[in-house]
Amino acid sequence: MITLVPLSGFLGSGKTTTLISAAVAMQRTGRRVAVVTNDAGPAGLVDTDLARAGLDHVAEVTGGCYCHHPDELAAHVARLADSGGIDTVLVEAAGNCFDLRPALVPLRRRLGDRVVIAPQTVVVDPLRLAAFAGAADLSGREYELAYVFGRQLAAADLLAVNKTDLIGAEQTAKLTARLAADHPQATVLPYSAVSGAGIDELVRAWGRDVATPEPDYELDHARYVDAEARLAWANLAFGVDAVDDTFDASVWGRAVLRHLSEWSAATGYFVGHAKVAVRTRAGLAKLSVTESGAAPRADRSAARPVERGSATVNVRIACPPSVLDDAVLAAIAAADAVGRARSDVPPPASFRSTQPLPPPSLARTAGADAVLR
Ligand SMILES: Nc1nc2c(ncn2[C@@H]2O[C@H](COP(=O)(O)OP(=O)(O)OP(=O)(O)O)[C@@H](O)[C@H]2O)c(=O)[nH]1
Ligand SMILES: [Mg+2]
Repeated sequence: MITLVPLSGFLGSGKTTTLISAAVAMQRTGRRVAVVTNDAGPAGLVDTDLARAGLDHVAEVTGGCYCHHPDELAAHVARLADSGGIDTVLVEAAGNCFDLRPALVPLRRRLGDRVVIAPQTVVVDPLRLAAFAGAADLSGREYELAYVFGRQLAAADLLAVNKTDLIGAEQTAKLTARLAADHPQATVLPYSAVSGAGIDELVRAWGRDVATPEPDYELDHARYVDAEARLAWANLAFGVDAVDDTFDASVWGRAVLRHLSEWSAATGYFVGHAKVAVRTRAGLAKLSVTESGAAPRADRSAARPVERGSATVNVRIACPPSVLDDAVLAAIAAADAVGRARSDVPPPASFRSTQPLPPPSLARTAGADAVLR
């Protein structure tokens, strides 16, 4: 028997942080946990680097969302189930995925009642929710992406309200009540993946089997595809060497993200998530930015400066792909200058990512009215 936890939610909401924090909590109680990360782009994911720094069993499905590779996901989970060494798989969807359940149908068919499918958990960043709620009255880029965000909420069995450490108890209570009223199909659960508050409750909520019910929401598929196609995705992996004896991977990564954050604030481009990981002999440095103009947040630091490292840069910003290519190259050049480093960057090949057509049972078309509900 193996339990699969489908974890989705908008870019930067905290899915990977949640998955690591929950896996560590589960392992403490004797559970044997594996995680799977996913991306539309080629291999080389910051999330995989981060998860591998804290967990033993980490796999990635790349080159398209799970809906493109449902058999690959099913085969992977079946292998884990057959191995007998793993009892729980936490599956992270890409931040533009709106419903993971159709991709789980082959798995259910293959494993039958040997798999327990936990409630589809949609991780919500309260600050993003507030930004989109404001943007829904406008007609800018955020308005389009608010539709993606809103449909993700509508597809949730469990709305996991993360980052409550940033908003305090009173705001958390208000937000939880509002989401529960707006989304009666979902259980709403506040927590913080960083502080660990509420993680045990989240893990307990995953103990329920959801028999892939007929989803009860409407989707304007053309509008959804149009919205998510506004984002450009850049995935780069390359070596970084010190110009002098050593360089500080965190200083270098912070400089990459500061450049992108300031550039997006100046140009008005919406930031979904920009993240950098540098694997070094002294450990992993990892930083993120989830809002234009915001200061980068360091999630992990290497213990000391090093001679060289392997960098992974994943950026999702709403701009043309060629514009993102130039911005990412400029950010890396700026970081090399600040950090006294030399990056061996391959030519970037930013791309747009869209979901495939949903299966017929999900393809009910809605009017383009609801944004956040
Ligand atoms: N303050 C605070 N920050 C958090 C929390 N959870 C995640 N973050 C931060 O939010 C940023 C994004 O977190 P991720 O876990 O990478 O988000 P994600 O949803 O996996 O992002 P994508 O996979 O790119 O869509 C990181 O800098 C995290 O440290 C939280 O509970 N509190
Ligand atoms: Mg992630």
